[in-house]
Amino acid sequence: MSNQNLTEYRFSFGPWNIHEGADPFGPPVRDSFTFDEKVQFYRALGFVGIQFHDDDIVPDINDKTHAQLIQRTQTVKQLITDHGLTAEIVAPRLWEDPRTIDGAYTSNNPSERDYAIERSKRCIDIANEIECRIIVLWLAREGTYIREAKNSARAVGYLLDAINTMLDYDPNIRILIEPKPNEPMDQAYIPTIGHAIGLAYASKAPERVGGLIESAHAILAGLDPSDEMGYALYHKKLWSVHLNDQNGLKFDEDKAFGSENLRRAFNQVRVLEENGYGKNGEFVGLDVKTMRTQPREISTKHLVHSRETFLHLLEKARTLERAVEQQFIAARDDEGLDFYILEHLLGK
Ligand code: 3MF
Ligand code: MG
Repeated sequence: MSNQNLTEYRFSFGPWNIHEGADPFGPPVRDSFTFDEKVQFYRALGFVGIQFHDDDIVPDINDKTHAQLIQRTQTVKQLITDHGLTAEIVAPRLWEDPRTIDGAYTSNNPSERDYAIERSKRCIDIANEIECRIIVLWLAREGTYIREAKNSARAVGYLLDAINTMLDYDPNIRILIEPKPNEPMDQAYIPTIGHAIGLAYASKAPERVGGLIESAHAILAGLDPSDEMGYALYHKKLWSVHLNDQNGLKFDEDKAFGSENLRRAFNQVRVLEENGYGKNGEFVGLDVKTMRTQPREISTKHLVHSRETFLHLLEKARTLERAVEQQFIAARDDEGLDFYILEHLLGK
């Protein structure tokens, strides 16, 4: 079946998605792959985009001079180009430094807020050097453990100040906010895509601020990821996704896409496909972790499987009989439509 209008989806993941299996209760269970080894996996696994944190590109970034930072970025740029890969995003890792314990942009301490901004500017320098225009902000510690520790209204102002400063620093970048309702914090200030888009419109360049939706983060907020995506798509602000899955309200599991709830995954693929996601070059990003039990030699299967599941569900979205669907909708026969979808997914 060849049709000019069909989107050719391009897939990405981050180097942290191949990992050693450590969790808060136990140490690593697999030896690491080096960054150079990971880069070699991408194409073979079916991926053309790499998602980066600033220090995935420049390790020990805080100890590096500007010249060293640029030099290291050029080395990585050459490496990924040699492997036919593109940098999709670069994200400042603002949650590991001692200066971000109380939050980065929203810390109560002005010098710690300054550190967060300076670090973000360095992240933008790296992004430029690796020819990527997309900065992702996962606002990990922008929130609280207890309500009284911070001023929630002022925190929104701090976030906007940081975003505006970045927009001024580089007129070519776009900022994608990746909302998450909790973890590591008890409560995050930007828990949903609606919050993120509110910040976008309040910024000085709304056309350059949008969102990245992670399935598990939406589920943790008690929301349906496909509806979150639909909301952002309407606003033309869905510029990346982190597809994965999540079994209910617990720690962020980052399970393989579709592994927990196939129908919920189907609806994410459907809403992306129906709204032209990917036609302007957006990647289908994954943010998935393999299980701790997985032996090292086969610790990349979750990536392959998530991509395959996406493609199977894409086929399901494309072969749904629209006339049948419309008949059920016109008759207000939700029971009939429900069963039609189930049978379609079951291949009946
Ligand atoms: C945490 C996340 C993050 C972000 C990443 C890129 C470490 O739940 O999803 O992964 O995706 O920082 O923005
Ligand atoms: Mg993510």
